[in-house]
Formats: sequence, structure tokens, C-alpha cells
Amino acid sequence: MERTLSIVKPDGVQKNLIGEVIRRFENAGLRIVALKMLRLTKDMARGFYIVHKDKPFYDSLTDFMSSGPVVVMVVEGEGAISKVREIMGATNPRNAAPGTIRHDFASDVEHNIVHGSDSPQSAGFEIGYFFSDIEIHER
Ligand code: DAT
Ligand code: MG
Repeated sequence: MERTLSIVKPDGVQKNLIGEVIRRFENAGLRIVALKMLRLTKDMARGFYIVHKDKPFYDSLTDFMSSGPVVVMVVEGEGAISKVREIMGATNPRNAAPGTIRHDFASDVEHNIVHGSDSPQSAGFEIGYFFSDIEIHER
């Protein structure tokens, strides 16, 4: 059984897509085992995206991610990391397959509705960034 960290980003919350994102995960047989809504500070966004610190989009990305409330959740299931990434679609919505969240709802590469961990290593880091063990529930 695998766990991954997903975020409904500020644009997803603004567009009223919290339920839509969760529904797509649950319809794929994945389970939500932890969930909360919060507003990231600029420093929290910087720390979360530290792997991108040298990218040209780091500053605007972390401004965007701290621009409004987000919903962070731990998603569990067989192959959860790759399943969530499939449901999300490609980073740039112009390259995202029809039927993926980013194809259906994202406006551009930076404002792309949803985050999902990209490896077991990043999932471990990202889950620990937002949740303690007692906030994650056996199902
Ligand atoms: P993903 O979110 O698909 O894992 P990533 O880890 O490469 O993509 O980048 C993290 C986020 O940074 C991404 O969701 C949106 C933003 N981003 C990525 N590439 C970008 C670009 N070329 N211009 C602006 N923002 C970008
Ligand atoms: Mg990524």
C-alpha cells in the first residue's frame, strides 16, 4: 500500500474544485487518509518546493501557492503516487490528456489546480511536511 501527498492549489479552491478533485481520486479506488485546509505562508511554500529553488519560476510559484487557502491531503492506495499523477495530467495543461484534472480545469502551467508527489522519496518528505503520524488514519 502506497501513500502520496496531494494539494488542491489556490486556483482549485477558488474555482470550487475541492470536491471534484477528491471525487476523482475516490472514483479511482484511492482513499483519503488525512486532509486539512490551510493558507501557506511564503516561507512554507518555499520550503515545500525547495527542489525547485533554482528554477526561474520558483518565486512566482511560491507567491501563487501562498496566495490563498489550499487543501492538503494524504491519498492511499495501490500505486497511489502514479495513479494520482495520471488523474492530474501533465504539468502544462496544454499537454495534459483529455479527462485529466489539469486538461479539464487548469488555465496555464503555473495555475494547474492540483499537486501530487512524484516519487516515494518526495511523498515521504511532503507528507511529513504537513502531517504528523496521529493525523493520518488507518482505513
Ligand atoms: P508537477 O506539479 O507536475 O510535479 P513540477 O514539479 O515540474 O510539476 O513543477 C512544480 C510546479 O511548478 C508546477 O505544478 C507548476 C510550476 N511550474 C512548473 N514548470 C513551470 C514553468 N515552466 N513555468 C511556470 N511554472 C511552472
Ligand atoms: Mg513536482
